[in-house]
Amino acid sequence: KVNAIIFDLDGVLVSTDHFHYKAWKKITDQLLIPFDEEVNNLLRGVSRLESLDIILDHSGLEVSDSEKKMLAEEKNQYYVEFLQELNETNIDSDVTSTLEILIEKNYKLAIGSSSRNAKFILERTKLKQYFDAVSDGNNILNSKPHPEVFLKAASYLMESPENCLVVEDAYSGIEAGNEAGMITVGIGYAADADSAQFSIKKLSDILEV
Ligand code: B16
Ligand code: MG
Repeated sequence: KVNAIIFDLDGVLVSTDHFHYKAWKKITDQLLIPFDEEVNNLLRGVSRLESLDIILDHSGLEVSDSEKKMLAEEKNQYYVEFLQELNETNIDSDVTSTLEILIEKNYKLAIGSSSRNAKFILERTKLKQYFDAVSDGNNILNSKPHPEVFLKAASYLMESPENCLVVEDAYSGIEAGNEAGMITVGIGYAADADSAQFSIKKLSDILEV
């Protein structure tokens, strides 16, 4: 029985995935290395430093650990600059109406995001009010596909994993949800993921799952 729903943030509730792309693109242009939407899709759900590793792996460029830290920090500065444009008008009405219906139906709702900027995004978009708990990149040691972020969300909600449903746009996130023993629903980029138990086109479709 599903008692709780755990939502990924970037790419599920808000389209910040494009801001991540634009911020990484600034870095890769400076480094004169290739980067495109295809590589960007591999970064969904993956932590900042691991994202940089994936980008560098695709380019063959080798960079010291201290330089990596600086590059990741710089990427975040660009990203946070883009986030300043964000407000509640960037949230689809299908998203807010679905959250409202789920609350009315007494589901517990949580965020399970790899991002360290999750709380800032939730505040800027006025989404914070809908959630009973937020599990994000600041409270985990291992990022998706590790299940930690979702297991923490379930424990904040005091629910056992098998009663939780996860909505994700990342393959890494679907894997994390499966690993956590939760029901997994793919949307957006992960709508085609065979590993997801359900696939939806828009958020309100979970009302039928
Ligand atoms: P930050 P999610 C993830 O968020 C993004 O999908 C991923 O592209 C990003 O690298 C990661 O957060 C870390 O974000 O640099 O803001 O800490 O999809 O798990 O909500
Ligand atoms: Mg995502």
